[in-house]
Amino acid sequence: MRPLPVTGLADGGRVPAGRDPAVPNATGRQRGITAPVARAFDAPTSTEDHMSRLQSSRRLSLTAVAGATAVGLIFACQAARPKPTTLASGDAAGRVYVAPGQYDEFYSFLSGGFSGQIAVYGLPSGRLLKVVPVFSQNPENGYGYNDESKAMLETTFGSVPWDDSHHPELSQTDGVPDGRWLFINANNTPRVARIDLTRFETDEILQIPNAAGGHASPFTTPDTKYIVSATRFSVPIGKIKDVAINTYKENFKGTLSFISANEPGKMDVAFQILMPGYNYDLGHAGKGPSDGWFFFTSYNSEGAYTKLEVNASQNDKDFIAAVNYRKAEACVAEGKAKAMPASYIHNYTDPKSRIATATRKTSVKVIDPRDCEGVVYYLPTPKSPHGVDVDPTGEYIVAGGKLATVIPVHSFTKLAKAIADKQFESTVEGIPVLKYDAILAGEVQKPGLGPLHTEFDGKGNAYTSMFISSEVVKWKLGTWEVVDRMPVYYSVGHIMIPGGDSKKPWGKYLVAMNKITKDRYLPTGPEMAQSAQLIDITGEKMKMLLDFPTIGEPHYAQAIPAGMIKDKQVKFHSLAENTNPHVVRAESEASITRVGKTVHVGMIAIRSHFAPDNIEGVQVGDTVKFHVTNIEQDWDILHGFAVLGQNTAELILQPGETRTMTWLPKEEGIYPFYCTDFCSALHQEMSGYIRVSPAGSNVPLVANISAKARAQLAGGDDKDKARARGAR
Ligand code: K7E
Ligand code: CUA
Repeated sequence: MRPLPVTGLADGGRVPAGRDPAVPNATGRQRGITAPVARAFDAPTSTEDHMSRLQSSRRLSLTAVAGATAVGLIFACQAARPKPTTLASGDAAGRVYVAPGQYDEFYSFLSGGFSGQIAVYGLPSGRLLKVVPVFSQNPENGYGYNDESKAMLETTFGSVPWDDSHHPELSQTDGVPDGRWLFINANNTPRVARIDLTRFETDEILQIPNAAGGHASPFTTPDTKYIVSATRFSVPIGKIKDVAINTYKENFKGTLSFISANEPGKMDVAFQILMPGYNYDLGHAGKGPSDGWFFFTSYNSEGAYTKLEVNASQNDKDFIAAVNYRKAEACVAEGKAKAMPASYIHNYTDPKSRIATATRKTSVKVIDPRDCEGVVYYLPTPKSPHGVDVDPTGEYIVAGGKLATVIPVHSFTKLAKAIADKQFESTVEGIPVLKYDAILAGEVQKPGLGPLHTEFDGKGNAYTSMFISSEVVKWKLGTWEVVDRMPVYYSVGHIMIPGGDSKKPWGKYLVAMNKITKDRYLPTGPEMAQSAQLIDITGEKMKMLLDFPTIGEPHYAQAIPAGMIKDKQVKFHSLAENTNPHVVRAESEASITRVGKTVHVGMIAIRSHFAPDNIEGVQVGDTVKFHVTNIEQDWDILHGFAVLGQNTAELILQPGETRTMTWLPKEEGIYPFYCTDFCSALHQEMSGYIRVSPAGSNVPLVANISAKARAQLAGGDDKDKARARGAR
């Protein structure tokens, strides 16, 4: 096999350290190239001419760079290493420039992967707008640390303050993203979350029972009736869990969960479908003609439980599971689902008090396909498929067989006919396997190496990410011909077109999310940020516009025109409607109360002070609860709260919000507290002291409030005075 020149080599550069020219576009840290993969692609067949086509396409791209500015070329000469070509054409800068004070055209939501968060970027600028914590505690704002939000991270395993979140998914109406909510999955401890897009906050998290590796999640049905979660790892399901691992084939099962999602606060597992013990990887709903169906890829039809990289890569074909979820609903209605004891947790944040509560659920409805004929069919699909994507018309189901040499596309029309004609080649645990030739619409030949994920532009084109050959390949639906290639840097996972997995793509940009960043940015030690690349897809040829570094590992992303979200933003929380039991609506309501060994401080924050700001009478061994209300009623006026020795996180208080910090003073002394958010010219003055005395001390419990507040109190009723008991 001829070495594939990494970009930049074609013009005579040397190989940057760590790159192995023997491996296509290798980067030395290439994830996922395994022995069997390498073997699969050692086949001399199409690889060589793919390489040379790739090479010539890169040469072409390099020629295109001839039009780049002289500055760029000088820079390339000055660099001590071959500068990978930017491949950006002359007007790229203008296409992504969003002038100061101007807004971006799209909101994009990139998953944080192992950060457990969501990062919100404006497109086309690539400017980071916000990081939304979901499955991870966030010391930046106290999410998962303060008393109000802690319960969001509760699971049956206890508090799980981290997860691996892969797939953001916008809610849809009639198959089109509607900007109400964003969902995202937790991969490690299977959960799904709802983020409210009027506040960009996580409001709801549901744990998935009978599950491990919630990866094929949380893709939505076109009406957001359900989002799904499927098991990447099969495990024993049911009462007996302590089994020998080598009894995998008898005892390990997968599940496909359908989660009702259309009502905030009411997320629940509507039903699960019990599946053979394969690894369910990704999913997408049908639409249009295939509305009512859901498609999930699976690999490891071998049933391997050790050395999967070899043992789960034996079969030429694995399966896409096609689920008729209306049929499943009917079976549930007919009582064909079994209620299985299960334990899982539902967390929800009340919108008025902004307090999260965790509720345990104890049962789940499970459908065995043997009891519900026609609920699932298997579509043979080469080879260890990863992504499964349904085109905007709903007719084509595209698989990303990561070890496959073609991109297979199934036809929904043919699938329906094959089911009607019972064109089955076998049955697996009650699931009919359809004949490959009976359902195939076509195969994209020689697409590149390592196809993973496909998105659509709504103009009859599909775009597939090629992990191993590090490129985005554009091809035509219906003729299956490859019409363009764009190299990306490096090892691309998902790609995203705004609305590109929906009925109505806004097919203007494509974002490639790349695993390896090596040499693209100023180096930052052994670990580099992962990288997104913005590509213009309005023309026949793709145009590279922009690189931007990302947070964590963005697997998938979603994007939506800014206008569908920006005018619905909540600017502050109404103090009048704040139902937190510890709300303090005015300085005169500030309070300090001892209940046994717990001291409650009811405190306000306003530019530029806390009240009270002097507290005495707390003792070593006490638990102090600072209930702080930001009584500002103005957009974007936040205050922070932190006290010396605080073991958890600061509080960041949105306007009108009450948050509680628990503090355990361990030693006597004077402890300053202060506002951590530079809120006004006198922000540095926004501070106070709390005095901690030895256990059993007779220092009285007192807290001061301002003279003005005291004057108000003097005119107030006895209730006010009682509430401020101890105020000096
Ligand atoms: Cu391909 Cu988790 Cu969707 Cu990563 S997954 S790339
Ligand atoms: Cu409040 Cu700084």
